[in-house]
Amino acid sequence: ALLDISWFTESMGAGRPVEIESRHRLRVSWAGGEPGNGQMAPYACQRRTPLLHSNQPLTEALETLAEEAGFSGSEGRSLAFTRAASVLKALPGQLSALEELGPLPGIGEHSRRVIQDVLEDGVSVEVERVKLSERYRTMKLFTKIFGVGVRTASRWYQEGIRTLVDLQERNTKLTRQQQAGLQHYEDLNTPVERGEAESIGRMVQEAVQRFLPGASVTLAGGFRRGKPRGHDVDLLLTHPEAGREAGLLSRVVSWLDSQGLILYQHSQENSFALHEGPEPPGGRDVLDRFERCFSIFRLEVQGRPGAARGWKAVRVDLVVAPVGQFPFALLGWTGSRHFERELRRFAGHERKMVLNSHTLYDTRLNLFLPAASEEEIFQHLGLEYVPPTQRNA
Ligand code: DCT
Ligand code: MG
Repeated sequence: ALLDISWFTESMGAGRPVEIESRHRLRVSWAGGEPGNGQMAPYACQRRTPLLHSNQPLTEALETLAEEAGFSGSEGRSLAFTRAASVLKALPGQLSALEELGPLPGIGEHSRRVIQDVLEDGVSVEVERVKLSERYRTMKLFTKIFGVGVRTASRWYQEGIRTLVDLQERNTKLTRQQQAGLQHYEDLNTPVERGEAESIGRMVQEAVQRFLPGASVTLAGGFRRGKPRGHDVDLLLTHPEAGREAGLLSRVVSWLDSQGLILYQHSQENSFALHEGPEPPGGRDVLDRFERCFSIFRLEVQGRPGAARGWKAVRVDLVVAPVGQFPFALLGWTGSRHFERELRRFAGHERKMVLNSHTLYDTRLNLFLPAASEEEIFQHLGLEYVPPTQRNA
């Protein structure tokens, strides 16, 4: 039976993400300025996407293919699978037949085939083959090293390197960052628990207070979206008086280092300048130009089962945002990656605006649109506000 998905557009402020009316009638609330007319809002930033959803096996299959496509350098294909997975995450209930999808946006032929296979057989042969392939497994192993991206992993694979031991034995040239990544490989691939992230947040807050009373430390990234665990800790630093934050990061990091709390760090300076215009920072991998410290913390942990030592290496990103840019930084650093990508796409295509983690620029009016909160940024974009816990696209 074709599913009647009545997307309703009433206020979604009541914390009412979904109502399942009956097995075959799903009502979905979505966040969006424009009515859906029976269609799901096309941009992920117009939808509410909770952390937990009912189509895990399907999204896992699609995301495996997205990852594989990324490993092969097929960004477009990767994005197509990611989009399809993201749509399924926003569905209010479990999909039981492909036909129920109807005309949902962003789910292409290939994705539909995968969905059908998983619905019918429990698995997709294609996905299983990918998961077993030597290339996928090796790429996954290597890209999980801090400081190793797809390009480097791919090169090593071409050179016949297959294991972490190979890497060491062949004396492969490694950056200082990759050396640290390899040295702490196991810890860095053990999920960071929320409690651990919060305790690191407190450590940083304490250090920040020593040098700049009144400055704040905000936990962003997946934890702000409600994830119970993550791969790193993303912390944003700011001060309510513009300019006071200058010089803070290096002092904080030096002090933490002197306390033996830092196993690795490298910092980059703020290179953002408004007068350069609104274009987002250059380079594919450059997310923003804030002063930033990529680090590995040494976190004391008590009673780690089976652990010979009482500490754990944890990846921490410290980012300093001037107060005027803070709402943009917070929005940009809360994620998810796909939600952010969709926000920027929406801004560009639908509003002729340029959004990045520093500013919002209206190219029709030729001006920057300031904002004092995330809510104001959504307002500028003409989007209904999506709270962090619903940005798990
Ligand atoms: N981000 C982004 N685009 C990128 C990388 C990051 O928009 N290419 C944003 C979105 C999330 C935030 O930065 C932090 O990134 P991660 O720590 O990689 O993501 P996360 O959602 O915090 O995931 P995890 O829980 O695994 O840390
Ligand atoms: Mg994170």
